[in-house]
Amino acid sequence: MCDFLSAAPSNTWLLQTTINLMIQTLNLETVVAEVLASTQVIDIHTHLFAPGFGRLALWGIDHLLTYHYLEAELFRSAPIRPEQYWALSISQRADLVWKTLFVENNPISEATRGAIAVLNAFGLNTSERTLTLYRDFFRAQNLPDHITRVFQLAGIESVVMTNDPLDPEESPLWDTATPDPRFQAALRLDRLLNQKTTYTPDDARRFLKTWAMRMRAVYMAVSLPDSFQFSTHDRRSQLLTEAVLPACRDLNIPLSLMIGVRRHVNPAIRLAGDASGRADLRSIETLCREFPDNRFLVSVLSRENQHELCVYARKFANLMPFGCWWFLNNPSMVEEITRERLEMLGTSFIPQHSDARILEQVIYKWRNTRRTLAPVLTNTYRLLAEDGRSVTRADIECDVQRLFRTNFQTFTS
Ligand code: RAT
Ligand code: ZN
Repeated sequence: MCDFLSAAPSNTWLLQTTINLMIQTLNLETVVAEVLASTQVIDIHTHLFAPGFGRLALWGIDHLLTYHYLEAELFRSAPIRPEQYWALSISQRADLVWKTLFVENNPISEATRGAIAVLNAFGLNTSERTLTLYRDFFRAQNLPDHITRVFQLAGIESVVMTNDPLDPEESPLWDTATPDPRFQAALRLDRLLNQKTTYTPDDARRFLKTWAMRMRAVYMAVSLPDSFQFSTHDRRSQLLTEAVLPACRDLNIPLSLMIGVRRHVNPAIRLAGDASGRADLRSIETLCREFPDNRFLVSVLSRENQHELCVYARKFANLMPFGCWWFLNNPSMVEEITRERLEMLGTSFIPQHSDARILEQVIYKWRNTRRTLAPVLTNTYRLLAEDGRSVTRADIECDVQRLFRTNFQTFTS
């Protein structure tokens, strides 16, 4: 008998209550896991593209293995210099990543385990020494059917892409790409707001409205450095005030701010070379207060900013915290951040997005999210039961619907 029961007082009422609670908790765990598994997610931020975008729509083993999260780990374990690595073909790079991180080392990091989980989901042997069988498998897939299967395995209904109209590779493809309702658009503003362009605020506003309507964008988005300050003096803030925020208001869509990225701290390793930093979130306070007719989806990259983001969300209903972004998308961080958000905001937040760049990554990223959320939610309901209110399956379904779907749908409509 466990210590808990042997220590229980002889009082039979208390013992019975304790046993009931234990039974409820066991049952609760199963119900929470079932509800999480069966609720179809809307994945609100990815870098995936609909198949109509041709070579931008990445999938398959070579892309999975050359994901920049894995490349960052490769340079720690293989004696190769970045310039030598970039001189290789994509399949040579994938071979090297596999050999280094999956054959010579055990794949225990989040990103390496993720690749294993993807192979496993397709019923492949995860311990091959070379990529031949994996390449054969992916080559044999027909993309439309493969996408359907991947979405089913991931338990997702649709994803939101990242679409920058100033990206010279992407923008011409909008002339020909067939719309696919499973891939919604988000108008990304990074080039407009973070690089030098000649747009006046008036031009920028017209440009954004035209493109947002053309893409049927569900929101506009920008990633911002840890040093981001919203003031009336710099060009970015002027464009935000006079172009982006009015365009969002006119179109009735939110603006997503992803704050805390320090780009190119090690440019030699390209996409893997960005880092994170703690931001001053008083700019969020100013934006939410000064622009009450705008809605802001906000994700912050630094662990240290998470709590104050929750505090601001309690002050401003036009602020929707979302996701555990990038370096935070690890079970330990997701658990901590989600617990904090549930405690401070109930279900009025969006717990996660995948940030997937390669199609099949949604399988492992959403599997991991569900696995981490299950005990966090179970514990929340257990505490509620101890405090005097037990929940039903319908209550749990209602909460998970909000977290996985309706908070986003309501905020973007
Ligand atoms: O998570 C990532 O893949 C990063 O490289 C970034 O793309 C980040 O998510 C972003 O949207 O800027
Ligand atoms: Zn991203």
